[in-house]
Amino acid sequence: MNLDRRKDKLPLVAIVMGSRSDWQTMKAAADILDEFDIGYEKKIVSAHRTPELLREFGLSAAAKGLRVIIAGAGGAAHLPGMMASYTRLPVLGVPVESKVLRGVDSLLSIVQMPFGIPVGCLAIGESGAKNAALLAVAILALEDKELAKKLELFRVEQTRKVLDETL
Ligand code: RP5
Repeated sequence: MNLDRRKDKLPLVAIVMGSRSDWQTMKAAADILDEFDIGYEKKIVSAHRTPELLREFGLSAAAKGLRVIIAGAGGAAHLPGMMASYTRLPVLGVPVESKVLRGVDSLLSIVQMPFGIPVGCLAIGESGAKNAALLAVAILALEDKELAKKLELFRVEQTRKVLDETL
């Protein structure tokens, strides 16, 4: 099913974020998904400004055919945890770098989920957004040999680039 949806470029991943200001960071996740030719939807969903939308989004996510949700937020970053409370899909949280505490607040808000509702927490900022997308690809690749091959090639290429580096 994932395979058919991927080939039809239907969204398998959702990238949600608390604010338009998060897009600068979260775009890095979208770029990686584009590289792997994976369909995704992107949306601003705020836990505190649009709580009803968050609920609707989480409750309908699995039935819509989504397989992974990447959620980025900054500050008191409750979006990933709240999203996870409304869906059984894996939620990958990206702590967006905040102005005052440089994302440490976002990181601690996302990473400290109490037992029962997990959120996979990535690194602060762009690296976290990129890795969230790579992790989403790895999850989808569990049931998709072609995608698994692409991911392996991506890693081989990455290794080659480092080995070719001269100083
Ligand atoms: C959070 O507050 C968002 O995820 C964003 O990182 C942060 C600041 O939002 P804005 O004030 O830029 O809209 O909800």
